[in-house]
Amino acid sequence: MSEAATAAGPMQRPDALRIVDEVFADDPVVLTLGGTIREMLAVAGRKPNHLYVLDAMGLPPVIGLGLALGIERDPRHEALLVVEGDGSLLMGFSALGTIGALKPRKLVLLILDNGVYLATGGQPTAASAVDFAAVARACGWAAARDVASTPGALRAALAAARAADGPTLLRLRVGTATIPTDFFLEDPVLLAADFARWLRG
Ligand SMILES: Cc1ncc(C[n+]2csc(CCOP(=O)(O)OP(=O)(O)O)c2C)c(N)n1
Ligand SMILES: [Mg+2]
Repeated sequence: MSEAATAAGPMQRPDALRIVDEVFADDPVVLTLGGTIREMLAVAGRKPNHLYVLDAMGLPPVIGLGLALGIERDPRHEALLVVEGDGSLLMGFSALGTIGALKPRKLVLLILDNGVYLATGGQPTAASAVDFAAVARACGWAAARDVASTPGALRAALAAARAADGPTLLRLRVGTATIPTDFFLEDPVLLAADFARWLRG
């Protein structure tokens, strides 16, 4: 999709996920539940560096926190990205304080904010009332900001966050258009074991 084509509205999530896979192609990536996982599988295929967090709403940021602390002194991994939804972030909101206190410098949190619980029918979340970047800054994160919803701005923001010391929060507004996807019903225990094996190298 061209930059001009997106001027009429926010990026759609599948386009954002393509850019995530481009910038964090070989880095550990934790993916939030629901459509985000299925759309990433559709645009990037199955990847060993992707941890698929099936159904554990509210937990991707704290899973990422633990992993980022675990790789803090591992030179093979420069950064770790968590891709989170607005509804799931709001459910696990206490993670922002814990991450601000522990300051995992390799952690980047990208919020794909579509304003709704899309997976369960599109009910509005409280995201429109909450300045996530301001909350993260108040909690002591190294950096936190809203990213303009264009491919170029997202690519630049992810690349800069990947190279900088975090924790870094990026909020991207996305639309609610979806693409056809397959079901993904694998055992979360086995998915975690596969990812852990890849992370250890
Ligand atoms: C504790 C818990 N409650 C409810 C659900 C059902 N559920 C799965 S995805 C989802 C919506 C998540 O919202 P958001 O993070 O904004 O992602 P989106 O659906 O917009 O992609 C819900 C309610 C769940 N998995 N776990
Ligand atoms: Mg949402």
